[in-house]
Order: sequence, then structure tokens, then C-alpha cells
Amino acid sequence: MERPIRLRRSILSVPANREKMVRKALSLSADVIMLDLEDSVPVDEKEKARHAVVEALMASGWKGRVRAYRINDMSTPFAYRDLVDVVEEAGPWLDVIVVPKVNDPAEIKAIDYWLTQMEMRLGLTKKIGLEASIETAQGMLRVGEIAVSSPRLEALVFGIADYGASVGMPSGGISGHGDAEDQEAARLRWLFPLSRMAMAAKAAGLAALDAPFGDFRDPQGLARSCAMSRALGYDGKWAIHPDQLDVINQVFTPSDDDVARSRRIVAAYEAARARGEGSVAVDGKMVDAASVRLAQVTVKVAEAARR
Ligand code: 1VU
Ligand code: MG
Repeated sequence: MERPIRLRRSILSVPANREKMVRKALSLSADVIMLDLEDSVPVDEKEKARHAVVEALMASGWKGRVRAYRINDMSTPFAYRDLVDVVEEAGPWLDVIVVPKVNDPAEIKAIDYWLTQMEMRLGLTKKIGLEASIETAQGMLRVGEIAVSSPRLEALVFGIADYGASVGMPSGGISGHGDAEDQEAARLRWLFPLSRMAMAAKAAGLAALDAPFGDFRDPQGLARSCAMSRALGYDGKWAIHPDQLDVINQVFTPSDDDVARSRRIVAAYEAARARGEGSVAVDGKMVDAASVRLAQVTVKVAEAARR
């Protein structure tokens, strides 16, 4: 199964039971709109929120944005209804389902089977994609197996607050919480889990998506958080508030200089290969097959962002 290529710099999480926010989301500059049925929706609103997801997925005005929703996790009494009720009604309009707190590859395999049955019954020709959220110690331990558990998987998502809770981290320094000193001291904590998840995602050919930054009134803190995950190979980051979208889109879009340099690298390397050489100097730096692969990723993301 060929994985669709999707632009995923910014993913806006929208509580599905908040009608006004759902409507507003379609006017915002997120690449992906992710209608949430999980942690931002209270238990007694889950059923109403499922209907809202169906309505929103089928609404007009998406304009090329990725249509996503998040189910509740597989240990809850909600997950199967989240899947069946939404996919049976709005399956043809849906691009991807986000599965939270994945601890075991069997959870993704089970969802894959159910989706296959529903797609057959509904006569859907387009396969529905999956994203697995890694936000527990168990999930992080098995992230390599989870990443290859289904050809439907398109991305792994890092869930920072739940991961912090699951390993017993203090909350100061998580996702913008705590003071400046907490933030600075906490930066090192994220290097290992962020890198581990990115490595598993990229080895399986998936996108790596970073968790949201909770302090939506701190654009500098958000930019620092984006820069860190971008540097570690992440493709995009969740947003929980409209004001975060411009910063995220900017950090995860290659700059004009980056794109121009990448094109020079690809051209110089192709010329070198035609001469029978495998390395060449560009702007005083060595370029070989590995640098060309990096340059091609940059060009591909920039072209997708321009569309
Ligand atoms: O200007 P308007 O009145 O028309 O709209 C408000 C507000 O409704 C809207 N807005 C949003 N629209 C779409 N999606 C959103 N996520 C969203 N957030 C706000 O923007 C206008 C300005 O809003 P505001 O500054 O007055 O902010 P509020 O006090 O209304 O809302 C703040 C919170 C944090 C409550 C809100 O942004 C929110 O609920 N965000 C999403 C939370 C979420 O999805 N949580 C789950 C994912 S995160 C996770 O799983 C764990 C880390
Ligand atoms: Mg979570």
C-alpha cells in the first residue's frame, strides 16, 4: 500500500464538542485539522462529539487540509464506538485517525482489521490512514514495533504531557508549564524520547510529529520548542490554539535560502555523478549521496508547502 504524501507542519487540535471552535478551525492556516474525541472532551459529551466529528468531516471548506480525528484509547469503553460511528457515517471524507496512548502494536493491528471490514462493507476505495501517539513508557519502549504494525500508519505523534506523567516527571518544564528556570532545566529531558520516536518513525518511512506547547501566550517558548524538534528530524507540531499556527508553519517550512542551497546541492551532485565522481564541494562544504538525500527532503517539503 502506497502511503499518501501529506503536508503536516501544523496540526490543530480542536475539541469536537466545541461547535464554535470546530467552525473556526476551517478558516485557519493549519495543514491538518484534528477533531478531538479524547482528552479535551468530557465523558458525558463523547457521544455528542462523535456526531459533531461526522458533521465536520462532511462539511465543505476544508480546502486541501488533512481531515483527521482522534479516538479514545483502546483501554476505554469509547474507542470502538469512536471508530464505528464516525467511519460508517463519514468514512469517504476521512483521511486519518489518530490513536492515542498506543502501548502495544496489537492495538494498531486490531484497528487495521476493523477498518478493513468497514471499508469493504462501505465499498471505500481510499484507505483510511492511521497515526499512533506515543505517550507512555510502554509505548516508547515498543515504539519500533508499533511503527511497523500496519501499512496504514502514516505518522507517529509524541504526547509530551502523558509521557511525562507515565515516567513520573515533575510537571514544571513540561510543554510550557513552570517558570523559565524549569523550562531551561527541562530541555535535556526531551532529547532522548524525541529522538527515539523520530528514529522509529523515519526507519519505518513515517512522519514524526511533536506534541503541542501548552503555553499558547508564549510564542518565543513555542518557537524554541519547534526549533528543537525540527532539528531532531520532526516534520511538524501540534497546536492547541490558533495563535500558534504561524510560528509552527514558519519553523517547519524550509527558508528560501535553505531551498536555494538544497537545489544547488542536488544540481552539483548530479553534475559530479555525470563525471563519475561521488563527492563535490558546494559553498566550501562536502556534498555526497547523504547530503543529497537531505537536500531532496528540503525541496520536497518546500514544494508541498507552496501548493
Ligand atoms: O475569536 P473567537 O471567539 O471566534 O474564537 C476564540 C476561540 O474559540 C478560538 N479557539 C480555537 N479555535 C479552533 N481550535 C482551537 N483549538 C481553538 N482554541 C481557541 O480562538 C479564539 C481565541 O481563543 P481564546 O484566546 O479566547 O482562547 P480560549 O480561552 O477560547 O481557549 C483556550 C483553550 C486552551 C481552552 C483552547 O484553545 C482549547 O481548548 N484548545 C484545544 C485543547 C485541545 O485540543 N486539547 C487536546 C489536545 S492536547 C493533548 O492531548 C495533551 C497535550
Ligand atoms: Mg495525551
